[in-house]
Amino acid sequence: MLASMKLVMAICRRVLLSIGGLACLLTLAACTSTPPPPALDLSLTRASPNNHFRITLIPPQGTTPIQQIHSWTVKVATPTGEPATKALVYMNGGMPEHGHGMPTRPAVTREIAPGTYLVEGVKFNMSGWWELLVAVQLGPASDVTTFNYIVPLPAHAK
Ligand SMILES: [Cu+2]
Repeated sequence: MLASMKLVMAICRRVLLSIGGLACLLTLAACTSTPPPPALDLSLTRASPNNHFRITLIPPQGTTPIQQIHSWTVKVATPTGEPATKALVYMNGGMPEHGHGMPTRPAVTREIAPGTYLVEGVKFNMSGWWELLVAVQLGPASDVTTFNYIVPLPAHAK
């Protein structure tokens, strides 16, 4: 169990590295809000790249907070729509335009309903375009799915 979670995290980290996740420490000074590219696919339900899973990301209700630790929900289903229970799920994210990751390391703490996982410890340090990566492993199947998400400006900054 532990070894396979390490594998999933390694996969996730590798994907994050490819978008420059760890460069954040070096480039924070260059990190300013820029408008996201047009025509981003913002779909929060996606088939995983190898079609092992159908994944739905559920942001917090209301406005997504900035600089506050909060939770997300991830629903994992098989391609035919059955809940994927007892899967290893890992979520992380970064800002592709800035080369930095999240300031926290989110973790799935509970499966709150069959195939529905609670991700705690999510924190965005900026508004703008984030890539959220969801790694799922269930038995021999594992996949990392990328989502685009726009963290809105906080109301007082608009
Ligand atoms: Cu940034």
